[in-house]
Amino acid sequence: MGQCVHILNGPNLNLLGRREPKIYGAASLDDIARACTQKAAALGLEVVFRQSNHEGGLVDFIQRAIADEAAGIIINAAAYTHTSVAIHDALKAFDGPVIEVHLSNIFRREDFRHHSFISPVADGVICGLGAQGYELALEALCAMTENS
Ligand code: CA2
Repeated sequence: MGQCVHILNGPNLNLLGRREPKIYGAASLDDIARACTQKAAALGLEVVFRQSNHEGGLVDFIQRAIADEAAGIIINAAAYTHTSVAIHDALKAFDGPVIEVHLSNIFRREDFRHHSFISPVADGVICGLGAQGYELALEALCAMTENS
């Protein structure tokens, strides 16, 4: 089995494509999952793509990535980005590379979105590039894991 990247998504991202297209784009989360699976295959990686509306659900997903010795984690923790010490702590326990992704440019939005509890435990951050950000994160992770 190839190296496996876990792509984790937080609350309300299951609504993508149905509401707020001006902010988050027209792609649904299923569309993004499909694009990621294709991109990963081209890079010789496998992906596990998950979404939870619950903080503890995301912590469980991170712990599963740790237990499965995932090659890396790509995480859009959505609103929990701005609030969750629990997700910060869980990511800190993961030894591999972590990329934080946001569809929107969180720095062009409300002040409360400018702080991230994820960024201090992430190796890289991509925001404002829409669904393409996930594929760019996969490329970056591939380069980071190439010799590991
Ligand atoms: O830009 C991003 O990817 C965010 O992580 C999205 C979160 C937001 O709280 C972050 O500040 C930035 C919100 C995801 C909610 O997605 C929706 C999609 C369609 C309709 C309503 C919400």
